[in-house]
Amino acid sequence: MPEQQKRGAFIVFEGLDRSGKSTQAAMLVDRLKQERADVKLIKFPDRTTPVGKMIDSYLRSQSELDDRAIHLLFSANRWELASHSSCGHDHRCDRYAFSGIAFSFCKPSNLSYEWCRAPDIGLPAPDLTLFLDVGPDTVKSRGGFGEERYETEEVQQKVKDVFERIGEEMGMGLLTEGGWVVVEGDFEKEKVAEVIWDWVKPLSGGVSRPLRTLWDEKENKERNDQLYI
Ligand code: Z5A
Ligand code: MG
Repeated sequence: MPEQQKRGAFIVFEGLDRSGKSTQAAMLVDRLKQERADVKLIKFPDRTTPVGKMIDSYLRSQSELDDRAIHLLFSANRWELASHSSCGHDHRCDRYAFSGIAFSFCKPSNLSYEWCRAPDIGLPAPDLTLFLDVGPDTVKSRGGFGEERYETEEVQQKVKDVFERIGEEMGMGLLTEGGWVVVEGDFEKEKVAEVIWDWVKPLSGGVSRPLRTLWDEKENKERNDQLYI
């Protein structure tokens, strides 16, 4: 792809509750905006849409929903934004499909891993996922923990184990392959931001390769076949 056709990188922040995703995503966007004006920050769940309002009510325990129904709503919340804003371009994203799998897979209703992944197949795939890792004591010491559903130490530990599995599947540490990077989030905000910047900097001038889609093996195979013909 010629230099002028480079697209903005799609970078996702994932991590446990209170690990600093929103803080770091906002700091990164501020830093990038000093260089380019077209950087956008998306957050999932986006609680402002009609679907997002149902999710918000569920997370605050103001309504009950079947585990499958809420899982599909979280995914629908991503699809409604993907189709409006083609979130592969110049976007930084605070939580994404990986949270969808991790939280639903841990529920007692024993949803299968494949079932949890299925509704998000075909969404834009990140060029880089930064997983903020923090210890349980750090989580508890940060404001607001325990106010919503899932905010217990037991759930968070299970979720962390599933995130590890997802990270391995996504290509742990492989920056060039849309990989997954673990960032220690227990340090002060500025120090964490510097580590994140080291990972993001190589992508800050744009990305040449076409945007991929999540877990869409057929599409990825066709693209790879074309590359090697
Ligand atoms: N969920 C799901 O089930 N399925 C899905 O598909 C999706 C989500 C997308 C709500 O998500 C729940 O939805 C979540 C997963 C589930 N449940 N849980 N757990 P959310 O994104 O709306 O909320 P959250 O991520 O759980 O919490 P959070 O408050 O957004 O956490 P955070 O963004 O990682 O942390 P933060 O807001 O940046 O920081 C928290 C506090 O710590 C704040 O006071 C900061 O000032 C402070 N902080 C941040 N960094 C530091 C450092 N380095 N040092 C000291 N203090 C710090
Ligand atoms: Mg947040």
